[in-house]
Amino acid sequence: MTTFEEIVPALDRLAIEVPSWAYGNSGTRFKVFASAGTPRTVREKIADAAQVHALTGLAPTVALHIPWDRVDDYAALGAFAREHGVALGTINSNTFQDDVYRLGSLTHHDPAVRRTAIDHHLECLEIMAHTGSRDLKIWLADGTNYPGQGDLRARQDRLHDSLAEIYAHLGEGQRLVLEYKLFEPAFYHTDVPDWGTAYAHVSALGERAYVCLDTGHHAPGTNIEFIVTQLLRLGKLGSFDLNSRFYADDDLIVGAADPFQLFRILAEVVRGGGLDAGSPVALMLDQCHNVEDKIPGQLRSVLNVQETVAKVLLLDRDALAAAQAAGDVLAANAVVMDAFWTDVRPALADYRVSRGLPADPVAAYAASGYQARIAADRVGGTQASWGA
Ligand code: PSV
Ligand code: MN
Repeated sequence: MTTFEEIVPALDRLAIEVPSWAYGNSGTRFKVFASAGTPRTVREKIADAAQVHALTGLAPTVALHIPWDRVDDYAALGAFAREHGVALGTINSNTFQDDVYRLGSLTHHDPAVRRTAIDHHLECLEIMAHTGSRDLKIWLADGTNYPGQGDLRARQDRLHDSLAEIYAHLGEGQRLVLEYKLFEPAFYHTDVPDWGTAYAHVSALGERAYVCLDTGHHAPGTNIEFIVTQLLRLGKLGSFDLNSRFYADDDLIVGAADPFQLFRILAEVVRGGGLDAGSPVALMLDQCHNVEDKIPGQLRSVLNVQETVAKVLLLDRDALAAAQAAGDVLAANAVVMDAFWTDVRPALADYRVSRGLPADPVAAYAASGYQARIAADRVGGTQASWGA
């Protein structure tokens, strides 16, 4: 049996990167709703993200999306983040909103469009040199809607060439992380649809290229924890975009749709050393809050990850191994379920208090008056929205 005391060092190491875009307005293809207090600037997004870290101690870095978070002076932005107790993290490229990318970006048949897309990534690498970011995360909307629209094989070859040029420009300590997604916005084929394709490309690039697994990017019913195991085994799991989903890429609060799936995924992360000190695996959120307040939405997400990690760390691995070795199917399953059903909430509340944090960060946020303050202060200007 593992005690809560024994898992504290691992809990202390837990760090979850939050996305700048979670604090802006977002929506569906039907509507983007505005909400009072939404940031108008990158600095306001960072100030909101800093609240999440201040109340939980779990979210020390903020991911940026370029061009949404483009500023003139990234070193100054980094200093602003530090003053607020956080640091800038992953830089996400964006080749999915300019007209020129209608038929693709890094895979495009026109070399001029590919040049534009590659140059955008080189700009991201330059930004990373100023922000001190380690990871360039690439998700491509590239794909086709109709059979015959594109040459599938040629697009793969062009993708490799484009990625290789970007990879060659990585600076010291920088990594390239390639994110896959089954479908959307393309409906017939997607150029990086699955972990195998992402793995093939990053393997061809070299040891500083990894796969990013977004939990919302698979077909319903996919065994995501198996993919986690396989990528860890291959040494190519670089990061997670965590969110939850009922149907497609819903980007809902982590653990909201299927807490047991989150447990199974994190159990494989821990089993594969993904939370060990020095592990290459970065935990990030990729979420949008359309109908709920954004800061509490992010708080709930990082707390759900912490709660689930605690349950996983309490899993009795010796008992599990013994049951597996004995071929005792039901006993093995019972060990896993015991860990999943363990109520770690009281112990985590005490743990937070021992770290000078509120026992209940969501309640502390509600009592802090921050939401009312930003609603009153942030009047005028243009609210940041997904896509701007
Ligand atoms: C694409 O659906 C994605 O998961 C990528 O990570 C993008 O960068 C992000 O969502 C944009 O919200
Ligand atoms: Mn994502």
